[in-house]
Amino acid sequence: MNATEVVAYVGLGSNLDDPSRQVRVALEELNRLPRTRVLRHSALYRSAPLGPPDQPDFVNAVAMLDTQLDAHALLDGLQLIEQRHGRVREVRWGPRTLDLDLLLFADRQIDSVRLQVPHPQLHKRAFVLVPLHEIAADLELPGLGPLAELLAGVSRAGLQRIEGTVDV
Ligand code: ROI
Repeated sequence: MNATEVVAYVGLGSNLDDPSRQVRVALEELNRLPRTRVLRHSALYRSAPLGPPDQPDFVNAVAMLDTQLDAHALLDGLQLIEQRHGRVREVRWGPRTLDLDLLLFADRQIDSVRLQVPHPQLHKRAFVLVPLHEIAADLELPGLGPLAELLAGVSRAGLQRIEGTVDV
């Protein structure tokens, strides 16, 4: 256990079984992880699927956490929440009830068997960059540069902010 508090960012995604509800419930569950609080979260976004197109649109969001867990303990917590939502890893890039990706963990770069931070696809995905920018516009991503510059390099086609989202 690492007693230092760090700020971490988690990407949420769902395209099965009432995706908006999956994401809202997951935000509450993130807030209940040990030694962890959700400081802020983005609105929910509807996004066209990346990967096979014959699957429903996704709902995506990003949460900013404050945590005293170390990165791997936080990953364990994220995977437990995914499992509670009935996450089964079947089709690669196929539909899922809940995906929780550890995007950033303080300013650290981590490359272990289980975990790569920053998330390796982060800089290519508008459905991550846009909600991240909504809650942390001035962020510098370790090894990748300013978030605002990464955002300028991706298309927002197929991404739509869903109004009326609530706070945790
Ligand atoms: N596509 C979108 N739009 N949002 C996601 O969260 C998402 N997650 C995935 C794959 C299947 C790659 N496609 C996605 O895991």
